[in-house]
Amino acid sequence: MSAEIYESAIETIVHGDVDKAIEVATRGLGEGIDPIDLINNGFIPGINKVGDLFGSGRLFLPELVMSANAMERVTELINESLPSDQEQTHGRLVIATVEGDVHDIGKTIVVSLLKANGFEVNDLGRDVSVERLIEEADKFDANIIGTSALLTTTMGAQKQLEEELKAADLKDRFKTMVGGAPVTQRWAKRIGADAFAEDAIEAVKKAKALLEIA
Ligand code: B12
Repeated sequence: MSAEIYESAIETIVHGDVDKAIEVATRGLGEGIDPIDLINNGFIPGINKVGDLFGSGRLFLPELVMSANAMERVTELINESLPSDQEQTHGRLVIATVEGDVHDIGKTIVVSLLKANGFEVNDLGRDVSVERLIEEADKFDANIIGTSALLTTTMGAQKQLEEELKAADLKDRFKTMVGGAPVTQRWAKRIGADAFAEDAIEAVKKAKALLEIA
């Protein structure tokens, strides 16, 4: 049953069909599929397929934009259905997509799951400078600064953040967490970030581990 929903989800995103994507998401949730399973097994493979088709020149920018629109709407809908943890005791994060980068679908999923697990999150959005991230982390008294980068050309901002935190003697005050499709554990280690997460579920686990929350 759920396999059929996942297949339809992939198809609606590949076709950039907003209405059908919402219909499938609503049906999946109505049938009791876990919201995270629905996004991880259906819609994310769909947008990844779009990325592959775009990367290999079999799909063009206007189609990519339509698929992204469908993905954004579905993510919003699914995020709203996440059950929330009422205890706000798991620490505070400032998070953003780095400067020059407008990809925010994955970051928004991470934010929703963190909130659902009791974290207080200040989401600064996308295309955010390192200076602003540090400024807002200070104002928000964050424990963790999280950054998302989807372009190989914007990943450098995550390194810049580490360098600026070190230069300002703030590495002890803020932990850092990095993510985004081209980002790896190896990259995190290389630049000196405190944690890397492959997806939103792992992001919650890593954030808890950083703050030593069981
Ligand atoms: C959707 C999309 C877009 C949409 C974005 C809409 C939006 N609101 O986000 C639009 C159409 C705007 C877009 C534009 C562009 N895109 Co684009 N896009 C994609 C696509 C297909 C999917 C990205 C996505 O949403 N994935 C789904 C989410 C759920 O996955 P995710 O982002 O990886 O997030 C997960 C994890 O990484 C992790 N995570 C994410 N963030 C964080 C943060 C933290 C702190 C942690 C711990 C974890 C974490 O958890 C998330 C949930 O599981 C990718 C292909 C791909 N496979 O990545 C290309 C892709 C990233 N885009 C690409 C390109 C080239 C572009 C453009 C330059 C195209 C152009 N010619 O204009 C522009 C760039 C604009 C800019 N300056 O940023 C290339 C990048 C190539 C490269 N080497 O850098 C890709 C790889 C496509 C390709 N194969 O060529 N794009």
